[in-house]
Formats: sequence, structure tokens, C-alpha cells
Amino acid sequence: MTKKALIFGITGQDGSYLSRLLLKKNYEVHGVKRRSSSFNTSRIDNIYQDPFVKKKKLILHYGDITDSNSVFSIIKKVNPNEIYNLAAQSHVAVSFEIPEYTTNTDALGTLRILDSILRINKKIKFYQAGSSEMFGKVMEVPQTENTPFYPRSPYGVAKVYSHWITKNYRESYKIFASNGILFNHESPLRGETFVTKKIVQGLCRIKFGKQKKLFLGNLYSKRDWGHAEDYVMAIWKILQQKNADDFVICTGKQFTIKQFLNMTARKLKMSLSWKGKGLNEKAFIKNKPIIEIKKKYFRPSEVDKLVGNYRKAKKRLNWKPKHDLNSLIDDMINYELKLLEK
Ligand code: NAP
Ligand code: F7E
Repeated sequence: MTKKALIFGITGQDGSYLSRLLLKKNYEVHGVKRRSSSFNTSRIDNIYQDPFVKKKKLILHYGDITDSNSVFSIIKKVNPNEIYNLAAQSHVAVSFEIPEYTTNTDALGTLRILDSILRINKKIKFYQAGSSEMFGKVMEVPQTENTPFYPRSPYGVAKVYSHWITKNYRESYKIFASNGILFNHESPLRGETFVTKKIVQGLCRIKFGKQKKLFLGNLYSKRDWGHAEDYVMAIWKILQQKNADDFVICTGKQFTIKQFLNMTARKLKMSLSWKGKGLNEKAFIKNKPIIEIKKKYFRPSEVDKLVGNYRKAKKRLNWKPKHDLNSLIDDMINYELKLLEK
């Protein structure tokens, strides 16, 4: 029997990769997109152009996770086998500017879905997109499923609520509700204001004379970066387990923003020389400054170092990342260069 999946957040980076994966696995995929005065489906438009749509395998519904009515009525109408909650205001820095909206979306949104499942059909399996930001000011290195949370942003705090309400509905009502605790994952489809995309896009554009400078914030925080394509495979596997559970998904490798930047520049054959410190730090090509630091890109509180351990996912999901940082950057660069060629 064809399985039905419902994805909240289908228009985002992960929603795009996950819907492709599920369509390949012969699912009927339903997605929720927000009403907008302009088009917001660019990341899934190319799926629309292929035969999946003619076969009515990809169906979009208008809705918003801040609106209980739309959440309830879409779930009731679709009555899927699996729900993936990827919808979020996912930008950490933005969450300091709009903490109330971030909490409504990233915390209460999860509750709205869980409560609808409870009232409509307790057999629906549920995946919650948790984040390494929940570890924040890390209590141990590397971070595992047992590491206590210490979130450092309204985004991280909201995701901690979602983690616990998911676990609570699992324990209280025996709903199959699982948390992924995903570390940073990137791809050519990453939003343009996240640091990896900003760096790859910025350096490619500088190399081809389309941009003069790139402005960044803290170059010294450390992240464990994987590829979104690998991580959506883990997300799907989490819902195929016999029992609901929580899983850390990561690569186990850590790099600073500056290392990411230098690796990208080397691949583009751009020879950077760094001078200065703090807000005065700059990178030059010959004598031209191309990277400068701006205070506005620093956060009120930072997550300095994240690195995970995916041992449980390897053992129980038979999952490990296929991409390393090199192949991730290559994929992102190739995409940018093709766009610039066009
Ligand atoms: P993303 O590209 O920012 O996508 C977020 C999605 O949520 C978009 O489809 C967005 O719609 C939708 N959305 C936002 N507010 C909504 C609302 N009020 N109602 C309905 N939909 C709403 O994020 P991503 O990188 O794909 O990440 C997917 C999920 O994983 C998010 O929950 C994120 O917090 C979490 N996560 C991401 C990472 C990572 O490194 N990428 C790591 C850990 C956890 P629009 O297209 O209309 O904006
Ligand atoms: O920042 C530093 C910044 O915004 C990474 C989201 O997907 O992953 C993501 O959150 C680091 C931070 O990702 C700039 O201060 C320096 O230390 O790319 P980011 P994030 O905050 O780690 C987690 C796991 C999620 O769950 C989130 O949804 O880079 N940084 N300069 C900068 N960051 C940005 N955005 N822009 C800069 O100019």
C-alpha cells in the first residue's frame, strides 16, 4: 500500500530534500506551504515539473503552523501515515529579534500538530526536527542523546520545548513521536543568510566580479557541518523504527567558520591573507579587502562549539554520513558556479 507523508516546512531546505527522497520511495507526499504575496516554492518547483505531479504524488496545502485550525484541518483531511515537522523560524540570530513569533512557531507549532494527532488518529507517526542548538553552552563534548540541554537563544529554548512535548506525548499517549537532534546541515539549497551559503555564494560572486565584499560576524565559533541530503535519510529512518526514540545526527567533525571560509577560498583558487583582530580582522586578495567583520552579525549569546556523536544512529538506524566537509563545499560551489554561468 502506498504510504502517505505530510511535511510541514516542505518549502525549506530539508523539506525539498525529504520530499524528493519520499517520492523516490513511492510515497504520496503532501506538503504545507504558507500563504505569501510572492512565490515561495522555488526549492520544490523542479519536483513539480516532473511526472510525480502528473501522477498526483505531490500535493500542496495552504496552512500555517501558528494557526491551530489549519494544522488540525490539514491533518484531518490528509490523514497521513507519517508527519514530519520541519516548519520553523530556523534562523538563530533572527530569533533574538522576534522571540515571541519564534516561540509560537518553533514551540507551540509542535504542540498543535501533536494535539491534532491525538484527536484525529493516534496511529500517525510523528517526527520533530530538533537541533544541536538545544545543547548550546555544551555540558559535554561530544554531545549525545544523553547530554543535558543548555540553549542559548530563543530558537534553542523553543526547540527544547518541542523536544520535551514530543517525548511527553510519546510517554503519555503512546503516540509514535520521535525527535531528531540534528547538527548543522547545509546544501546548495541552504537559505542565503546562513553562514555557509553566505560564504560560498559571496566568494563565488567576488571571484567573478559580481560582488565586492563579504561582511561576516564571529569567525571563531565551531560547528559540526553535514549535508542535508544525508540527514533527510536519517530523518526517514527514524520514523521506520519499531519504536519511537530520539537520535543525534551529526558527522563528529568540528571546524571553525574561518576554516570553512579558507577551505572554500582555496577550492576557488582565491589566495586570502588575513590581517588584524576582532572587529578589525580582514581578509585581503592582493591589497584589496574582501572580507570584513561587522558587529551586527554577532549574537547576544553565542554557541561556541558543537560536535556530536552519532554512535546510536549508526547502531540502530544503520546510518552514517556519506558526505564530508570537502564534498559538501564542492557541491555548494558547483551549484553557485552554474548559477553564475547562467
Ligand atoms: P528552513 O530552510 O528555514 O525551512 C523552514 C520551513 O518552515 C520553510 O518551509 C518555511 O516556510 C516553514 N515555516 C516557517 N514558519 C512557518 C509557519 N509559521 N507555518 C508553516 N511553515 C513555516 O529550515 P531547514 O534548514 O530546512 O530546517 C528544517 C527544520 O530542521 C527546521 O525546523 C529547523 O529548525 C530544523 N533544523 C535545521 C538544521 C539545519 O542545520 N538546517 C539543524 C537542526 C534543526 P517558508 O519557505 O514559507 O519560509
Ligand atoms: O551560524 C556564525 C554565527 O546562522 C553559524 C540553523 O540551521 O544550525 C543553524 O544555526 C555560526 C554562528 O547557523 C555570520 O555566529 C559568523 O556561530 O549558519 P548559522 P546556526 O546558528 O549554527 C542549527 C543546528 C539550527 O538548528 C538552526 O536552525 O556562524 N556567523 N558570521 C554567522 N552566521 C550567520 N548566519 N551570518 C554571518 O554573517
